[in-house]
Order: sequence, then structure tokens, then C-alpha cells
Amino acid sequence: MNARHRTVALPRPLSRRRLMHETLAAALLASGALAARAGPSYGGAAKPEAVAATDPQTKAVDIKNFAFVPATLTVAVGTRVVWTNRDDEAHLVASSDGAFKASPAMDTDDSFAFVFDKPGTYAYFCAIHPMMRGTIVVR
Ligand SMILES: [Cu+2]
Repeated sequence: MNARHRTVALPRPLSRRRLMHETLAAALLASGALAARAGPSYGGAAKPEAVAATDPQTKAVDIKNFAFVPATLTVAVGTRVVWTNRDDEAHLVASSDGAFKASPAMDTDDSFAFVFDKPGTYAYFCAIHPMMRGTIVVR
């Protein structure tokens, strides 16, 4: 509700002065000066925001009752797809054409993730139960 309160609670707003400090620190690091001293402290402070900015979007596919749910999932380029096995039976995610490396056999509640960074239609199946099939469409 209170904008002032929110500003205090979240570390989000990045002041221009802080950006300049980080740019300056990067320049100093690049030149090699102060690398040992400034590295750890500046790295620690800058990292959470850098990770948040580049963190890919995540979409979930559940594996339950011997099926991928949803069977077809359409995502944007760069999306991280996470499959989670909700069955008591082991399952596995394998690309039908080798477009991505197969997961290991997943036990109950195990997950496997892959980031789709090229557009295309990616068919996959469970190598343990080959009748289980799914598709990721990347646009
Ligand atoms: Cu399976």
C-alpha cells in the first residue's frame, strides 16, 4: 500500500549512483587494480540482481498417470522447462531426435530441466515407457 514502505522493504530500486559504482568497480577489476580486494565484496553485492535479470522463465510439465501433462507445451525462446515425476513409477525424458540430452531415470518427485533457447518443435518421450510422448513448441 505505502510506496515509501515498499521502497524500504525491497532491494530492487537501483540508484544511478549505485550503477555508477558498479560500472566503476567493473572498470577497476578489468584494469586489474584492486581485483583481489574489490572482487569478493562487489561480486557479492551485484550478483542477486544480475541473476534475477537473466533468470529464464520457467514452465512446468508434470509426469503423472504415465503421461506428460500438458502433452504439448508452447513456450517462448529461452524458457526453462522443468519436468517433475509425480508417479510412483520411474520415468525419463528423452528427445525423440537427440535435440537435448536425456534425463536420468527420475524417481517420484525428481525433476529434470532443460532451457530451450532455439525456436522449434521438440518431440520427446519416456524411454522406459515409449508410449508416453510429449512435445515442447518453442517460439
Ligand atoms: Cu515412463
